[in-house]
Amino acid sequence: MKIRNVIGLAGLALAATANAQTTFTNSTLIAIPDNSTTGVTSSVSSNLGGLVTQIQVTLQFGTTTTAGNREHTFMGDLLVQLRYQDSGGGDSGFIDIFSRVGRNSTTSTSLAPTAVGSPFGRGDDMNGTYNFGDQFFNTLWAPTTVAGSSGRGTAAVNANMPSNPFTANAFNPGTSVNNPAQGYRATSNAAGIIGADGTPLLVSLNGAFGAFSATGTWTLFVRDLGSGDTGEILSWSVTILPTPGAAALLGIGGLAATRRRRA
Ligand SMILES: [Ca+2]
Ligand SMILES: [Ca+2]
Ligand SMILES: [Ca+2]
Repeated sequence: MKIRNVIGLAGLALAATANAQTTFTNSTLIAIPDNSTTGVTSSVSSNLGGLVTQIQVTLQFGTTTTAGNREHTFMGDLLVQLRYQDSGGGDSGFIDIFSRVGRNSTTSTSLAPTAVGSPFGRGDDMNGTYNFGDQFFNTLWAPTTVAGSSGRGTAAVNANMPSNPFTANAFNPGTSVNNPAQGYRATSNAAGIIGADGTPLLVSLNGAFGAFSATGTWTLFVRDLGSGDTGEILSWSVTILPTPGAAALLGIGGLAATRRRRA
């Protein structure tokens, strides 16, 4: 009877902490300077026990219905990166979330309109909320459906890149995929040049940020590197699934202490 009670308590402690994801948000408007290598940064702090195992990044761009029409009207201008510095001195460095999408050349302006990519990048608009994480299938380079868009890098296109309805349950712990249509894989195009087939480099956010302490500071670095089109980010967040933290360890400790009392 007593043994059953002890095991039950320990089980409760573990169930209450395992797979508990938390979202950390910065809702200060980010005005992205046009055609600036300096860019702009914004930070949020996380304070969870344990280590990061899964992460989702959510960017809420303005929309055509936001006061001031704050959508970004040319996604190929944008380079968005995230850095994490944890409480133990760990530093991920800057990791690409997306980078000059659709841009396949740093100099050429002579590509045919039907080519994959362009020197300017993709002209579609960032309008609404976009989730990024390893659990998703699509990339901004080739979403499955973009009404009115004819290709990865066609600068003349002016469709809205499909945005993602935010869900509180971003992850489905224990599985690799949850709501795959509600987000995008992070991608890199650091060299400004992609392969002839237009395949972007996938970035694993869980790989980049996993195993760091879940307490630390996240810094978003946004640069708009093409002149003319502009836009703003209304808020952004990181959603973290940590390993079971201090509370779970307390449950195990409680079991050991009870055993000692029984002995
Ligand atoms: Ca546009
Ligand atoms: Ca638009
Ligand atoms: Ca611009």
